[in-house]
Amino acid sequence: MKIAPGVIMYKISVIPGDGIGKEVMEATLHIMEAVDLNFDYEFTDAGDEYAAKSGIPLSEETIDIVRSSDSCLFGAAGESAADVIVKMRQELNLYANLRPVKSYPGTKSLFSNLDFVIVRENTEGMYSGIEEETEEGATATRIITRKASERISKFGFEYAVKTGRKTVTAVHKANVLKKTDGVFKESFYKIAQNYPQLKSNDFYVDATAMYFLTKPEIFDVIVTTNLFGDILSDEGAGLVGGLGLIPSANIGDKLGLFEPVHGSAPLLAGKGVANPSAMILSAALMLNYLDEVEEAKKIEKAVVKTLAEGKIVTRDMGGNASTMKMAKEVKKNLENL
Ligand code: GGG
Repeated sequence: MKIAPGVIMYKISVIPGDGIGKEVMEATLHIMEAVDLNFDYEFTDAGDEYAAKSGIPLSEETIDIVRSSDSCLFGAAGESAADVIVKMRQELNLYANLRPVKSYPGTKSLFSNLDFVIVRENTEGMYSGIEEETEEGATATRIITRKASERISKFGFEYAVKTGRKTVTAVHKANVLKKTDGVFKESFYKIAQNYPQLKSNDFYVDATAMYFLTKPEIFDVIVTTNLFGDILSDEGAGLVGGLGLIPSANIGDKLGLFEPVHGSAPLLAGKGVANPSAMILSAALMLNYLDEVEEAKKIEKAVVKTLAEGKIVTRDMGGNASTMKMAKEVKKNLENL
């Protein structure tokens, strides 16, 4: 391990997880070697493969390792996503899930001018984890609290202020889910009063899904509940060239966990063809979170250059490079910035 003298050492927990998670993590850690910072990685395990060995998808020991680190890099969990990533978000109170949707040159983006962020409530809603079998079938409980709705709204507005954005949009379905999304919408506008310098508005989730296709440039910061945010971020990925490009940050008051929006992609796993960009850009979000803004920008620039040149890219970007070959190109571009 390279150690730069006099530079802070960040303790990073690393969970490669399942499927392509392992491949894109290896690629990303290769690129991190070219970052002018010190990282002390602690590897730990979770997911389907870990469950097959140990009987449980996520151990208390893994949660403790993540809790005691400065940040966590997470690859993917397959069928055990609910018991791994959703559980970690709840246990570690990583209440805000930030998912940027950005058009980059050289990608198959449907629009060339998109740059918006989905801020998804990460601890409750449809993913509260309360499902029950009944005689007729099954039920799921959708919990929406004022506390979590105000907290995520505040996060969205603060993020807008910090990043110089102008409009914060709440996305809900309060005409049908009158009580739960009624609380969400009311909480959003309560917090909005503290930010008179920003424009605040709201749309129904179904209308939002259509606007993504017809006029996505109207969006700046979207604040929404858990399931709606999960669905809209995949739709957002479809707008700008696919899941291989979309990073995410799970942020709490004391900790951040960074993961690509794509899952374990079992059909691609083991072939070395997964696009590493989403994981690499997740590492850039981590550096931003750690206030290493210049290093974060450099990583993004190196990815953008690689995509724009379009020569050494994976097949989802129209190339034929392997995951590791594309990562080496990003690293070369980073070193030459
Ligand atoms: N949509 C891509 C995917 O499969 N992501 C993994 C996943 O479902 N994670 C759960 C979540 O983000 O809530």
